[in-house]
Amino acid sequence: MKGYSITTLNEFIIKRQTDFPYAKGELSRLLSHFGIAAKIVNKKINKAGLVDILGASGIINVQGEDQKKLDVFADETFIAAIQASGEVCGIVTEENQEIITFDDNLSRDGKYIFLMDPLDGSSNIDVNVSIGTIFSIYRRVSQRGHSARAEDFLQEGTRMVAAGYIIYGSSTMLVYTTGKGVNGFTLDPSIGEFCLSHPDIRTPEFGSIYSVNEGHYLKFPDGVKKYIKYCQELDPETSRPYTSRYIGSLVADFHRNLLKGGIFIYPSTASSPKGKLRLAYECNPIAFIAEQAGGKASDGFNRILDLKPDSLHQRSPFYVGSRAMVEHLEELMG
Ligand code: AHM
Ligand code: MG
Repeated sequence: MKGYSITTLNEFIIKRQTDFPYAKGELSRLLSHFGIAAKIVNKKINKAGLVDILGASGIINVQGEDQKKLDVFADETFIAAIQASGEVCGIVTEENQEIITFDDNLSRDGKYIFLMDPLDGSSNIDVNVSIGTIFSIYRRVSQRGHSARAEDFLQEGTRMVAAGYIIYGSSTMLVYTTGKGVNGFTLDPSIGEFCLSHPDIRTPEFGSIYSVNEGHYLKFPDGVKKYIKYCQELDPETSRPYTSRYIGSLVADFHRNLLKGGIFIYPSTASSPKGKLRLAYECNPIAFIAEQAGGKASDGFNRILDLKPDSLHQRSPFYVGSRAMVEHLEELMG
């Protein structure tokens, strides 16, 4: 048919399987299941203002934050889809203190583990601002045929097999990497398919956007304060002052900066020395995508992907985005 050049997510996943000579289709199946759950969650999010799903569910999640009903729905939907793939032996999510092991025979033999923040930026749900889902996949290190163990989830980010996010924005997009570049798919609601819209995303080396919650400025480390002042200085040669943009949804802030060039900053503060964002299922997957697109991610001193998590919900300061901007901030931190 003339003009027909759509590549759907599933077609793309299958095509890309041949990038991995020994692939048996397990990761492809897992990603396809995830894609289906993404559509279900997207549908629910789109209807959030219409049905009685908004507001606190009365449960406090493991981070001590109010959990909203949509968080619960997203968490349960993704977990069910991941288990149904049969490729995963266990999952860790922001909403659950402990590892969830999938103990049916098929899953126990699964070679992957899954980590996820099912609904990131949830404080934005009630006010119709973009939110996201973040995920990452590792090969288990424990023996197949048994339940998943903590060591499976505490691997360095460098061992990640795949990572991605969904942004529920003015359109819904799924962006992911399997370590061979980054590709973005936009959900076409008329056909209900994620279609390849942003092939091989590369992030600009320099950018002119900085994204930080400046309300906490006084509590930031000196290096971060210096960097923010640098962003605000007048210098026509480097197009400063830079533009400040902060949505308060990591996925949305990162996604904009990925495409336009910029830096996302969530530092340690005097009261939260480890920052806010969780290393295993927020920082690491975003860092993997950033690097795969030519960007950089750091905790101020170390490459994020080199950090070895020592607990499931560990937090880390997080600086991510255009390579030159992150490097400059690191210099000032030093
Ligand atoms: P959440 O996972 O509970 O939604 O929290 C994470 C969010 C990130 O999306 C965002 O970058 C950050 O918290 C915003 O925090 P703050 O309100 O302190 O600026
Ligand atoms: Mg989050």
